[in-house]
Amino acid sequence: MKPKKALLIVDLQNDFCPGGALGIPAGDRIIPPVNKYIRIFAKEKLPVIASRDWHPVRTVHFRDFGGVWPVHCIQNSKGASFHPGLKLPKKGVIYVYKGMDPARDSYSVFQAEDDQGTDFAHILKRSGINELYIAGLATDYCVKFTARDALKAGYKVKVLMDAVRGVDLKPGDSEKAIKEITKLGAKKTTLKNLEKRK
Ligand code: VGL
Ligand code: ZN
Repeated sequence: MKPKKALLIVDLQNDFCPGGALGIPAGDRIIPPVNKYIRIFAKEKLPVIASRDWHPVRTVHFRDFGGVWPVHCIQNSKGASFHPGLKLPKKGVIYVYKGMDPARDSYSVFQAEDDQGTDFAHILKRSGINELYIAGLATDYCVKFTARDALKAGYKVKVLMDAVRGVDLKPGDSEKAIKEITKLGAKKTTLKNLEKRK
């Protein structure tokens, strides 16, 4: 199988968008660019992967049980649904879920699995994916930890700068996250860049 790239859309869910339980300021502003990336990848018949933060009611991830976060993205809730503006194609999208373990605080999509229980790394191998184009929320958590794990495992990583946004619990966290992952080998790109290359 010829190695190929995939688009990874991280946690573009209601609870991470304005009005949600953990609303990221202007988190929904990335939706139009994300939809454009989806069209580009779908047109080239390249895989699109969408992750969801998918928590049980009780987990150490939440403030009430020792974590730092307010309750968010409860399995099957409206807050855990994809933002309605996200235009995922009917066919060909790979869906993965993370954050199900009540005893673990995990952020990386490398800790996600599909509804068959197949883990993310295995899905990538099986599909011959060697490069991830990462979009979504949040830059300073899931995007950062996912990019780090991907680079560690030998994948190439592109961060889609016009299609990520951060929580910034501390101001500057997102900027720091981008610096950290680019130092580790991730490259930054934008829609303009991709379109230029055609
Ligand atoms: C995330 C905060 C809490 C993320 C998940 O996926 O980036 N951030 N839970
Ligand atoms: Zn979470």
